[in-house]
Amino acid sequence: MINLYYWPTPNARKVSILFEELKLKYNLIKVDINKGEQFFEKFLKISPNNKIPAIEFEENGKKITLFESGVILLFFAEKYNKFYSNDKLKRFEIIQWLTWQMAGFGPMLGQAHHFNFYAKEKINYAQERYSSEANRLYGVLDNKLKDQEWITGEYSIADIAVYPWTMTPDRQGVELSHFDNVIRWKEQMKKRSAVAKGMSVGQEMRKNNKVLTDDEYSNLFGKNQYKKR
Ligand SMILES: N[C@@H](CCC(=O)N[C@@H](CS)C(=O)NCC(=O)O)C(=O)O
Repeated sequence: MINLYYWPTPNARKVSILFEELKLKYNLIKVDINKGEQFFEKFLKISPNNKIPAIEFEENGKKITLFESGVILLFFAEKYNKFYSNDKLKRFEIIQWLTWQMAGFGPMLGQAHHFNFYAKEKINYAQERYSSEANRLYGVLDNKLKDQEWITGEYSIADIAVYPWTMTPDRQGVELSHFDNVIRWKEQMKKRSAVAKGMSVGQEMRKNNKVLTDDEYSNLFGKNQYKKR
């Protein structure tokens, strides 16, 4: 059985979607990143970068731990040869778009979300900078989806990696109606039962209040990020 260290966020949902697609059995282990549980000694042994998602499982009698959502997707896509490709060039196209998500789409949208939504002090320059970048990246995705159903032709881990990041365009400063192909692709994704399940697992972990307390804010973005390690 796989232990999936989890908090319901876009990066973690990539992994739950893939596990649902692969029909794998997994334990969802709550790491409340608002409370600072990502700094617990036991978790840092699995995920030294203090971030979810991370996993641990046994293979051939050996304990394996992995962190970084993109790597977890690659590991299982390769292991089961699903949502991947036997063709080398196609495989690298999938890895390329996965890397695009990991290195660009995710981090930039994350910053846009941060400065538009979480930042206590609204900084016009930062909001504009990251919202512009978010719009540029949605445009890149929209173009890629112009002539094909899925990001790299067939449904793959690239689609799985990108989708959870497209849930809150308003907070990213993005007007989704400008991106018809992304809208169509999101509808396709939503129709897959494994995607719906993977997006909803662990939802109950989150409290209803959307406003972070000072301590939660400090755990996620403030002093505790540095002092707790
Ligand atoms: N590149 C990492 C990013 C993971 C990440 O940013 N996780 C966030 C939640 S989405 C987290 O654990 N934040 C807690 C913290 O920064 O202390 C991945 O894709 O796995």
